[in-house]
This record gives sequence, structure tokens and C-alpha cells, in this order.
Amino acid sequence: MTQILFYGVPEGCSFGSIVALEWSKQPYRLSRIEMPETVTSAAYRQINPVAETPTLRTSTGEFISESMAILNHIGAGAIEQGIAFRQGTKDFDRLNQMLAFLNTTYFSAYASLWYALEHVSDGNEKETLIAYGRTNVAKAHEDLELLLGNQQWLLGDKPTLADAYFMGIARWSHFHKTASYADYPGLNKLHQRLEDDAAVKFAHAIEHEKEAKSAGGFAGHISFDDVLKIALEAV
Ligand SMILES: N[C@@H](CCC(=O)N[C@@H](CS)C(=O)NCC(=O)O)C(=O)O
Repeated sequence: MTQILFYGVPEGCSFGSIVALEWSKQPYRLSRIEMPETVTSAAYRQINPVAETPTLRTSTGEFISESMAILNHIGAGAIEQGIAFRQGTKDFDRLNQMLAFLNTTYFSAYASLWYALEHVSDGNEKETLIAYGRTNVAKAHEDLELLLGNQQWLLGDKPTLADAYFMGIARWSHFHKTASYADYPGLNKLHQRLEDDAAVKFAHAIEHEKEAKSAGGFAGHISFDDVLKIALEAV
């Protein structure tokens, strides 16, 4: 069976998993999940109890959540494409380290900003959360620029899962009006390189429901209702 990625909109971190699937050249389908409406529903919690996207239904019918787990699953089947490495190698460790930085420090830098936006009305508490978030986001970008160094891509001279994942989170800086990749020359070039990539263009088009041209194995959308009928019967 064809694997299915449940990706969250708007502006979800699932973006990186869509890019990774395109780069992997593996066949896959997509199921669009509106946040917060669908993702917090009882139906969605059947496939991911913590009510978050992304979730992947693998080609053998298991559901995997958490970007790190999904990206590593995709990567294990795409080593020949050069976007991931065999576990036990130095390159695997480097990639895993970079993914962990992105999934903890870089992603979490935005946590207080999201919380302030979604749960706090104006006042001192909101200002404190925003100030704390801005400091964290600036520091995370500074660190990432150091980790990138003079390399073209986060791991060296070729794109990997880490670049795909970076791209989904990088755009949050515009949303929250914080420090961004654009303030750092290396990250800015990396971002431009990614914007020019066919898989990134495809993922943007998918998110915005525009005509999307796959250079990978995209086999079409499936509605969440249809996927539930098929998937949960088979589990
Ligand atoms: N630790 C999870 C975090 C996933 C996460 O926070 N997903 C967000 C979108 S980026 C989400 O689904 N939020 C639910 C909502 O906004 O209602 C991962 O790395 O995949």
C-alpha cells in the first residue's frame, strides 16, 4: 500500500516531510489536515493521540508521528537519493545531531511566541512571552549559522532531510516578526537555494492549494474521512 502523510495547514512543520518525500522518490499520498479544527478532533486523535501533525501511515500500515521519526523513516528508504545515511555511519550521526538541534532548539525557540499568540491577551504576560521568544529565536538562528559554517547545505555539499525540515520552520520568523534566516548570510543563501528547489516549490503549492508539479512520487490527495475508513479497518 502507498504511504500517506497527514500534513497540517496553515504553515505546519509537516512541510519538511513533504519535501523529504519528494526528494525520496518513493510513492506517497497526502492527506490535508486543518489546524486546529481537524487535528484536535476525536477522529484525528485515533491516529495521533497528542493531536499534532505530521503523522505518517507507512506502506505497511503503521502510524508514526513526530517529525524526527517520520523523517528518519523516509530517510531509511532514500539512502540512495543521498538525503539520509545508514545508521552506524558518521554521516548518520551528523544528520541525527542536526535534526535534533532543529527539532529541539530551533523549533522550540518559537514556543512562547505561539503561546502568546494563541492563548494570551494583551498585557505584561504577553510582552514577557514575546520578548523571551524573540531572544530564543535570535539565539537559535545565530547557533544555526555557526553550525552551517561555510557549507552550502546543513550537512555539507548536498541537501538532506535536515534542509527539508529547516525550510518548514524558517518561515515562522516572518509570521512572528522575529530575527530570521535573512539576517544571516549563510542561512539566507541556504534559504534561497531551497526556494529554488522543485520539491520546495511543490510543497508551497500543495499548502496553498495551487497547481502542484511533483518531481517525485506524489500519487494524489486522499481525504481524511476516506483514509480513516480504509486505514482503521485494516489496523
Ligand atoms: N514534536 C512534534 C511537534 C509537532 C507540532 O507541534 N505540530 C504542530 C504543527 S507544526 C501541530 O500539529 N499543532 C496543532 C495545532 O496547531 O492545533 C514534531 O516534531 O512533529
